[in-house]
Amino acid sequence: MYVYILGGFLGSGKTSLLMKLASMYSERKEKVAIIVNEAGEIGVDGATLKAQGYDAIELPSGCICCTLSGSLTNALTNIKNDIDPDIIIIEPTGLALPNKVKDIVHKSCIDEDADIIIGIADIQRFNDLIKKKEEFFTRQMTGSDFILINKSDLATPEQINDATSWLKERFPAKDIVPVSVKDGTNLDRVYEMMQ
Ligand SMILES: Nc1nc2c(ncn2[C@@H]2O[C@H](COP(=O)(O)OP(=O)(O)OP(=O)(O)O)[C@@H](O)[C@H]2O)c(=O)[nH]1
Ligand SMILES: [Mg+2]
Repeated sequence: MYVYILGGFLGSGKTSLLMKLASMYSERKEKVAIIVNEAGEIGVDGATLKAQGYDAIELPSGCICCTLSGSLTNALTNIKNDIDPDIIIIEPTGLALPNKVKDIVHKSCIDEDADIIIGIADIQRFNDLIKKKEEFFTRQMTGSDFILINKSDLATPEQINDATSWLKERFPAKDIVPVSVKDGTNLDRVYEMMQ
């Protein structure tokens, strides 16, 4: 069982990516379970996901990396026992630290084969975010296995280069990939990195 954790600030594209990943894995006949923390900008909640045929659990509002860690542990244990999926995708809120979510996954003893944190940065709000919340953003990206610069369809090549350089300087060991979850640019690379 693989666990994917989507880390990224509010509105960066976590739910959009989650939907793409879930449908990609379902097409490959993998059993996918989804944990969402709360309905965000795109109002995808547990009920919507279930209506689309996914096994989904929506945790009550609050942050799964702090006050709701117990309910995340319970959700993981129940998913393991009741569904036993090939893949669990977790979307915490945009204010969560994915590292902490990963720690909770480990402590839940669900015997995962691997867990991968996907960091997502929104190119449209990149400069604003690093200006106002550099420390938080850096902490959020620190635990990620690779970083996607999302919404490349809205950016100039120069903006993407600048953001890539900024991230490369701080995270030299990580792959940094510009993507557009919306139009599908580079998502095949993301799928490759996830296997
Ligand atoms: N142009 C463009 N818009 C995108 C892209 N990815 C996501 N969006 C839009 O960005 C907005 C936020 O996307 P979400 O997927 O809801 O982001 P999120 O990280 O789940 O947001 P929260 O759960 O509210 O933190 C939505 O209006 C999406 O349609 C992209 O690649 N390009
Ligand atoms: Mg969301």
